[in-house]
Amino acid sequence: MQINLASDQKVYFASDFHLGAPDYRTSKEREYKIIRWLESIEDDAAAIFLVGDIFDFWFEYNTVIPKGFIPFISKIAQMRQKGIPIIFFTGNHDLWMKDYFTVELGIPVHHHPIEIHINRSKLLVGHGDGLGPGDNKYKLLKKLFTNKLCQELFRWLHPDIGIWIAQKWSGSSRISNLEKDEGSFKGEDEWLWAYTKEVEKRTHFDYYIFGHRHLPLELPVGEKSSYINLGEWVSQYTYGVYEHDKFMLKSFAK
Ligand SMILES: [Mn+2]
Repeated sequence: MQINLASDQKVYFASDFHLGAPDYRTSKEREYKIIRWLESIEDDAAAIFLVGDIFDFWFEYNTVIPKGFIPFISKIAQMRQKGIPIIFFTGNHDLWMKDYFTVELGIPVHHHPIEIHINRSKLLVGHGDGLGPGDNKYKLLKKLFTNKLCQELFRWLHPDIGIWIAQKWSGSSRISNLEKDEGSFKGEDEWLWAYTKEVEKRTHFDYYIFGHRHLPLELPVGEKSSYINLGEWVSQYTYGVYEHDKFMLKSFAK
């Protein structure tokens, strides 16, 4: 994917909105904050990358999608009508996205990191779950969650039951993720940072952009690259901007 930016244009990145969590009211407040952010960037956005865990839970049945999120979905529909490219990635919470957003709104949905070129910079962009050393418990779970037979069996549960189970599960995993030491910066043991250093030995990227860690990070990868973590929108409201051949992390205050 190649994006050629005019001097007054920018590319935006955000991840981990976790829409739907932890409860309806808190999520709605966050949803309208996200909409205010989208409104603030729509005039100069050449593209917007939403890098996974957009929804705290998402599942596409053949004829049904989860209720809610209409204000957010309407906003991105309106931006698509204006011709702004929007690119989705799945995260570990919404990995069951299929082609609903692609068919309805022309939003591609990526399940793995992709290489993008903005002007002369080369970026690797993805959610980041299951990459790098460690995280073995999750890697095993991901095998189960991405298993076709398991997905088919889940699809045959009534959505009221399936989504209830999923919300219980997502709630427990979220709390454990935040309370365990996974939440704090692990220095040299940051597994996504380790992953970027491994990739950089084989292929050069100017920027590695991931979500998943819920920690806004800008770390060097060798002499010429940076690993960026986009943070999250539950309490920090951080996002990435690429402009004038530089990448910056910012925080949305309004
Ligand atoms: Mn997340």
